[in-house]
Amino acid sequence: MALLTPEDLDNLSAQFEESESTIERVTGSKLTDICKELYGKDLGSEKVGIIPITAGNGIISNFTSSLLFIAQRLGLEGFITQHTDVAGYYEAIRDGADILLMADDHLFIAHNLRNGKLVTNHEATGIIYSEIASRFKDAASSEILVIGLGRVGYAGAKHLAEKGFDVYACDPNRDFLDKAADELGIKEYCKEDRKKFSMVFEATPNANTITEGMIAERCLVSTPGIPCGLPQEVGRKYRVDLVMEPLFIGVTSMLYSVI
Ligand code: 2YC
Ligand code: MG
Repeated sequence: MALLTPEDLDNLSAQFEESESTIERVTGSKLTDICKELYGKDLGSEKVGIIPITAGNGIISNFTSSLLFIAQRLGLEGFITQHTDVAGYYEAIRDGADILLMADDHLFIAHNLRNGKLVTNHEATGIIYSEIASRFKDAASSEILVIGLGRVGYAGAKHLAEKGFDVYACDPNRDFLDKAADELGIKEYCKEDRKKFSMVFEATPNANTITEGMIAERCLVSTPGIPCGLPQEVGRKYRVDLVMEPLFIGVTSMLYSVI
């Protein structure tokens, strides 16, 4: 799985503000309002304990400070533990954290100690980015294209199928496509059909996954993917709105998901 780099998180605040204003413009709703509707609750005064984890590739220099910034920007009290790993876990609980945030190279989780709720970043990210794509005000139809059926893409495709959208998907892995067709009733996107979409949810760790033939004249691309799947020239040639941000949107969804 692709790991964040410190550069990805540079000027997180500016990246977030830009994507938040795009979300409001293209969906008519604020990100926090979308999360409130999705998960049915508003954030309260939960205290967030953030634990640096040294496993695998180890600490990403500005990862936990970015999580603290996000929690505080959402109006929550947060703290980063002095210790890492198990000692940090112990410290967070001892110091009254209601929600724990921690990530190794395979899973990034939020765990609410008060109600037991648990969510992964890839589930919460898939759900919120696919939800944003599905709320495109200028959408020409209810058909939506999901590019990538990995852990994030599948979670988003599942969410859209459950909401009754007409979901088409593409992924180089035939097994992923078969699983999505069998379990979610999703249709395979075939280039030959020349179907054009005005709502695209892209969840791959590759560039240039979105081609001209896929998108309608007016289109919203919603993606947590790094690098961006939308080629510059395609974004310029068509009137494409892009919601793309490395961490804030996904973490906001995680926190609303566990309250
Ligand atoms: O600083 C730390 O505590 C590190 N152990 C954090 C490692 C995060 C690795 N995961 C990722 O970079 C991506 C993120 C987009 C969230 C999920 N995977
Ligand atoms: Mg994100």
